[in-house]
Amino acid sequence: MKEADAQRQGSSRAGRGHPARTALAALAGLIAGFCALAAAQLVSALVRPEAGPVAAVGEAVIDRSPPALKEFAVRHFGTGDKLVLQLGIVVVLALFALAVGVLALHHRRTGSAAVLVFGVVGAVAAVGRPEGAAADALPSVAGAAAGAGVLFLLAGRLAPASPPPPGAGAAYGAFDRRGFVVTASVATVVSAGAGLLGRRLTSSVQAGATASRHDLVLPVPDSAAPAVPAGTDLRIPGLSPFFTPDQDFYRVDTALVVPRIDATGWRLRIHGEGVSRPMTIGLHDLMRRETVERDITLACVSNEVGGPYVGNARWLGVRLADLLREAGVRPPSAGGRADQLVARSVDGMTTGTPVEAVMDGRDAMLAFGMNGQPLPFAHGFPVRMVVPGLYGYVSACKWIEEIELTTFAAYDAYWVRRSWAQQAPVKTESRIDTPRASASPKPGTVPVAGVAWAQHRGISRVEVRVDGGPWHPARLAAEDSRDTWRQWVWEWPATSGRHTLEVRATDGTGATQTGRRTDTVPDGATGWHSVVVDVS
Ligand SMILES: Nc1nc2c(c(=O)[nH]1)N[C@H]1C(S)=C(S)[C@@H](COP(=O)(O)O)O[C@H]1N2
Ligand SMILES: [Mo]
Repeated sequence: MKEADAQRQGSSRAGRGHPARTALAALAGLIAGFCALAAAQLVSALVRPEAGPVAAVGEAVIDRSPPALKEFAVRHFGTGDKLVLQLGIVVVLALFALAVGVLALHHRRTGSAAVLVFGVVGAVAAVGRPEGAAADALPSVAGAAAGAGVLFLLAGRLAPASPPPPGAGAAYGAFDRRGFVVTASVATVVSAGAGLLGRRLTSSVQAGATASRHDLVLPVPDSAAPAVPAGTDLRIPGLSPFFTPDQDFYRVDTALVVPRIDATGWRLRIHGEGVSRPMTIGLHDLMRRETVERDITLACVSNEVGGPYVGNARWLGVRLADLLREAGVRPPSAGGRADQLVARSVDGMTTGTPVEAVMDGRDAMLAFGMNGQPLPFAHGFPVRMVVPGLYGYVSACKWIEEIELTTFAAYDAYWVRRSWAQQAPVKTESRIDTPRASASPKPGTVPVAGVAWAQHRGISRVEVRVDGGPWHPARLAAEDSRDTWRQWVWEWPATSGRHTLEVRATDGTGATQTGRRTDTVPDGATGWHSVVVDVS
């Protein structure tokens, strides 16, 4: 009786048994993947949050992506490109987990071993980062081990309880259901716990950094920023404000996990060629020096014509030239041997800046304040570089921890190795902020307004034209400094119909922005920004 029952159960189960087992095997793969990520999260909290497999693989992808792909990502996803990348990695992981689960159903050892392969990918990615250390492999290795182990167990529960009796064939499908459910539940709950614990640990590790930022009291500047002249901000609806609020300030970097540095332990090392007095200083040492406050507009070389990657802030810090002189550095024009200043951030990213530019009298800074607050973590806390007139990738190193004096012949910085130019002064640019392309203003007087920038040369003229007609001079807002952008407005007598507005700027040297359209690679886009509007 019992036998017959079992037989019937077995074969009835076998009818739906195979698809059901395959689905459960796929689920086992997903659970194993979840365990792997949770274990990795826990271990990366102990090692370094940036060394987690998703972040590590993502950053390795960023490191290796050709400029065209980076451009595509920046253009289509903007600052959201990081989220898209991480989601992409998670989707790939999930698909892989499903496949590996099904594989493990038939080849238990091979399936589990395949999980280890992904661990190796994560480990290699983490260790291969510019700042990667051997310990960075641990999160991926631990995750892969946990995932492989769980998959091995679950696949075991799905296997037929004993070898099929002769002649049973495909009908034989009974397996340890209860065992599967119990193992899967325990693995899921334990992993969720481990993942949460990992998060807790990470935030408690980072609590020191958060507190150090909270407790930081910025010095009163020895040289305050000159008062902003009246009329610098035209306050026209739709026009970018003169100062970009921190939360609106564009962010461009290679970090998937924003480095959170505890300022109390932060040190900057200055060394290299021609440095007769190498130094290592902490934040308080730095803030005790003569401090300067300056308004400087920062721009990204990846900014398309008319794009958003430009912002203006009030920076507080120390003149880089003062520190370099203290370290015994002379610019090339005074016989110094080093012509390149390589700044290195805690995440291994490097920027290469001409020593001559840093020491030519412009307000090149090591900044710790932004718009009256300590730097936000995303913008480089505790200290970053800012150099008026140069694109960010050759000057604005965030989370800086090392300055090495060298030559351009001897060293290519991060983006230079990825086909961007060694030298990248900001090009003269202008942008129409209002009306927007989608706008349909009424006929009559329409203010056409925007910003123009040519840091360290200044803006002397902005002109607007309609439908390729004559250029009309725009009214310039008051100039704050030649290191900041300048607002402008032109009162357009708009008539009904579809019209194309174009803008061009002339910098302080008298050179007019070129209309020739070029790509952002290798040293910044050129061309006139144009907007098509329907007046009705
Ligand atoms: N450590 C680090 N610093 C960095 C970068 C980076 O990827 N890592 N990106 C640079 C680039 S390309 C630009 S345009 C500016 C952007 O600064 P922001 O994000 O504060 O606007 O930071 C620069 N400094
Ligand atoms: Mo940039």
